[in-house]
Amino acid sequence: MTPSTHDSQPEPLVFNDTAQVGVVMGSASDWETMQHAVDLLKTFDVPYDLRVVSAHRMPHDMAEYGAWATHQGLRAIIAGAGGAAHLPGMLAALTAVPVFGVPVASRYLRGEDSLLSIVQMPRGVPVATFAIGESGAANAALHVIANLATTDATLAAKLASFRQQQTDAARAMRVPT
Ligand code: AIR
Repeated sequence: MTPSTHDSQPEPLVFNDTAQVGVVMGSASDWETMQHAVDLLKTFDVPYDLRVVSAHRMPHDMAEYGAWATHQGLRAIIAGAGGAAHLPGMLAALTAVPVFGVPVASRYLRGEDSLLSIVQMPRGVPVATFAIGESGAANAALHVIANLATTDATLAAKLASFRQQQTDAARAMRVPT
Protein backbone atom coordinates (compact mmCIF):
# COMPACT_ATOMS: atom_id res chain seq x y z
CA MET A 1 0.00 0.00 0.00
CA THR A 2 1.30 3.46 -0.87
CA PRO A 3 1.60 5.49 2.33
CA SER A 4 -0.27 8.78 2.52
CA THR A 5 1.76 11.97 2.39
CA HIS A 6 1.06 12.43 6.08
CA ASP A 7 2.65 9.08 6.96
CA SER A 8 5.52 9.13 4.49
CA GLN A 9 9.03 8.93 5.92
CA PRO A 10 11.42 11.66 4.77
CA GLU A 11 14.91 11.03 3.46
CA PRO A 12 17.42 10.80 6.35
CA LEU A 13 18.52 14.28 7.41
CA VAL A 14 22.12 15.40 6.92
CA PHE A 15 23.54 16.96 10.08
CA ASN A 16 26.61 19.02 10.91
CA ASP A 17 28.65 16.47 12.84
CA THR A 18 30.99 19.12 14.27
CA ALA A 19 28.08 20.87 16.01
CA GLN A 20 28.10 21.49 19.76
CA VAL A 21 24.78 23.30 19.64
CA GLY A 22 21.62 22.78 17.59
CA VAL A 23 19.53 25.71 16.40
CA VAL A 24 16.08 24.78 15.14
CA MET A 25 12.98 26.74 14.24
CA GLY A 26 9.47 25.85 13.20
CA SER A 27 9.56 27.83 9.96
CA ALA A 28 11.91 29.88 7.81
CA SER A 29 9.69 32.81 8.84
CA ASP A 30 11.25 32.50 12.35
CA TRP A 31 14.69 33.33 10.99
CA GLU A 32 14.33 37.08 11.49
CA THR A 33 14.13 36.33 15.23
CA MET A 34 16.43 33.32 15.44
CA GLN A 35 19.29 34.95 13.52
CA HIS A 36 20.00 36.89 16.72
CA ALA A 37 20.93 33.61 18.42
CA VAL A 38 23.05 32.46 15.49
CA ASP A 39 24.90 35.81 15.28
CA LEU A 40 26.11 35.28 18.86
CA LEU A 41 27.13 31.65 18.32
CA LYS A 42 29.18 32.89 15.36
CA THR A 43 30.72 35.72 17.41
CA PHE A 44 31.82 33.20 20.05
CA ASP A 45 32.93 30.56 17.47
CA VAL A 46 30.56 27.93 18.80
CA PRO A 47 29.93 25.28 16.10
CA TYR A 48 26.24 24.77 15.42
CA ASP A 49 23.78 22.89 13.25
CA LEU A 50 21.01 25.10 11.84
CA ARG A 51 17.71 23.96 10.34
CA VAL A 52 13.93 24.25 10.09
CA VAL A 53 12.09 21.47 11.94
CA SER A 54 8.34 21.90 12.34
CA ALA A 55 6.75 19.86 15.11
CA HIS A 56 3.46 19.75 13.22
CA ARG A 57 4.53 19.76 9.58
CA MET A 58 7.58 17.47 9.97
CA PRO A 59 6.93 15.26 13.02
CA HIS A 60 9.12 12.39 11.80
CA ASP A 61 12.04 14.76 11.16
CA MET A 62 11.61 16.15 14.67
CA ALA A 63 11.94 12.64 16.13
CA GLU A 64 15.01 12.01 13.97
CA TYR A 65 16.51 15.30 15.10
CA GLY A 66 15.97 14.41 18.76
CA ALA A 67 17.73 11.06 18.27
CA TRP A 68 20.61 12.76 16.46
CA ALA A 69 20.97 15.39 19.21
CA THR A 70 21.48 12.60 21.75
CA HIS A 71 23.82 10.62 19.50
CA GLN A 72 25.86 13.73 18.64
CA GLY A 73 26.15 14.68 22.30
CA LEU A 74 24.95 18.22 21.65
CA ARG A 75 25.48 20.47 24.66
CA ALA A 76 22.29 22.43 23.96
CA ILE A 77 19.41 22.93 21.55
CA ILE A 78 18.06 26.42 20.92
CA ALA A 79 14.54 25.93 19.58
CA GLY A 80 12.31 28.74 18.36
CA ALA A 81 8.70 28.53 17.27
CA GLY A 82 5.56 30.66 17.13
CA GLY A 83 1.87 30.15 17.83
CA ALA A 84 1.23 26.59 19.00
CA ALA A 85 4.96 26.39 19.65
CA HIS A 86 5.41 22.71 20.48
CA LEU A 87 8.88 22.20 19.00
CA PRO A 88 10.97 23.06 22.09
CA GLY A 89 8.82 20.93 24.39
CA MET A 90 8.69 17.95 22.06
CA LEU A 91 12.46 18.06 21.56
CA ALA A 92 12.83 18.11 25.35
CA ALA A 93 10.64 15.00 25.37
CA LEU A 94 12.76 13.28 22.72
CA THR A 95 16.24 13.95 24.13
CA ALA A 96 17.91 14.74 27.44
CA VAL A 97 20.00 17.45 25.73
CA PRO A 98 19.01 20.73 27.45
CA VAL A 99 16.51 22.73 25.39
CA PHE A 100 16.43 26.53 25.38
CA GLY A 101 13.10 27.74 24.04
CA VAL A 102 12.55 30.98 22.16
CA PRO A 103 8.95 32.19 21.74
CA VAL A 104 8.65 33.79 18.31
CA ALA A 105 6.18 36.68 18.04
CA SER A 106 2.97 35.57 16.34
CA ARG A 107 0.74 37.81 14.27
CA TYR A 108 -2.51 37.83 16.23
CA LEU A 109 -1.43 37.13 19.82
CA ARG A 110 1.98 38.78 19.52
CA GLY A 111 3.85 35.77 20.87
CA GLU A 112 1.97 35.35 24.14
CA ASP A 113 0.64 32.09 22.67
CA SER A 114 4.21 31.02 21.79
CA LEU A 115 5.48 31.93 25.26
CA LEU A 116 2.78 29.99 27.10
CA SER A 117 3.12 26.99 24.76
CA ILE A 118 6.84 26.81 25.53
CA VAL A 119 6.98 27.70 29.21
CA GLN A 120 4.12 25.58 30.57
CA MET A 121 5.89 22.22 30.41
CA PRO A 122 4.79 19.31 32.56
CA ARG A 123 7.01 18.51 35.54
CA GLY A 124 9.91 16.28 34.57
CA VAL A 125 10.43 17.63 31.03
CA PRO A 126 11.96 21.12 31.36
CA VAL A 127 12.47 23.76 28.70
CA ALA A 128 14.44 26.86 29.74
CA THR A 129 12.22 29.55 28.28
CA PHE A 130 13.35 33.00 27.18
CA ALA A 131 11.64 36.30 26.34
CA ILE A 132 9.48 36.69 23.24
CA GLY A 133 11.39 37.78 20.17
CA GLU A 134 14.90 38.78 19.28
CA SER A 135 16.09 39.54 22.84
CA GLY A 136 14.96 36.07 23.84
CA ALA A 137 16.86 34.55 20.93
CA ALA A 138 20.02 36.49 21.81
CA ASN A 139 19.74 35.61 25.50
CA ALA A 140 19.17 31.92 24.73
CA ALA A 141 22.48 31.90 22.85
CA LEU A 142 24.24 33.84 25.61
CA HIS A 143 22.93 31.41 28.20
CA VAL A 144 24.17 28.45 26.17
CA ILE A 145 27.54 30.18 25.80
CA ALA A 146 27.68 30.87 29.56
CA ASN A 147 27.03 27.17 30.21
CA LEU A 148 29.74 26.08 27.78
CA ALA A 149 32.09 28.64 29.33
CA THR A 150 31.92 26.90 32.71
CA THR A 151 34.20 24.20 31.24
CA ASP A 152 36.01 26.25 28.55
CA ALA A 153 38.45 28.93 29.74
CA THR A 154 38.83 30.52 26.28
CA LEU A 155 35.09 30.94 25.95
CA ALA A 156 34.90 32.28 29.52
CA ALA A 157 37.46 34.97 28.67
CA LYS A 158 35.53 35.94 25.52
CA LEU A 159 32.30 36.15 27.51
CA ALA A 160 33.93 38.34 30.17
CA SER A 161 35.18 40.68 27.45
CA PHE A 162 31.72 40.76 25.81
CA ARG A 163 30.13 41.68 29.13
CA GLN A 164 32.74 44.37 29.77
CA GLN A 165 32.09 45.97 26.37
CA GLN A 166 28.38 45.91 27.10
CA THR A 167 28.97 47.63 30.45
CA ASP A 168 31.24 50.24 28.84
CA ALA A 169 28.60 50.96 26.17
CA ALA A 170 25.89 51.34 28.82
CA ARG A 171 28.08 53.69 30.89
CA ALA A 172 28.76 55.81 27.80
CA MET A 173 25.02 56.31 27.21
CA ARG A 174 23.72 59.86 27.58
CA VAL A 175 20.12 60.95 27.79
CA PRO A 176 19.17 62.59 24.47
CA THR A 177 17.92 65.95 25.80
N1 AIR B 1 5.05 26.56 13.47
C1 AIR B 1 5.43 25.83 12.41
N2 AIR B 1 5.16 24.55 12.66
C2 AIR B 1 4.63 24.44 13.88
C3 AIR B 1 4.56 25.74 14.41
N3 AIR B 1 4.09 26.09 15.59
C4 AIR B 1 5.16 28.00 13.66
C5 AIR B 1 6.45 28.58 13.18
C6 AIR B 1 6.10 30.01 12.89
C7 AIR B 1 4.60 30.00 12.69
O1 AIR B 1 4.17 28.67 12.92
O2 AIR B 1 7.43 28.42 14.18
O3 AIR B 1 6.41 30.87 13.98
C8 AIR B 1 4.17 30.43 11.31
O4 AIR B 1 4.85 29.63 10.36
P1 AIR B 1 4.68 29.94 8.78
O5 AIR B 1 5.55 28.90 8.09
O6 AIR B 1 3.24 29.78 8.47
O7 AIR B 1 5.20 31.33 8.57
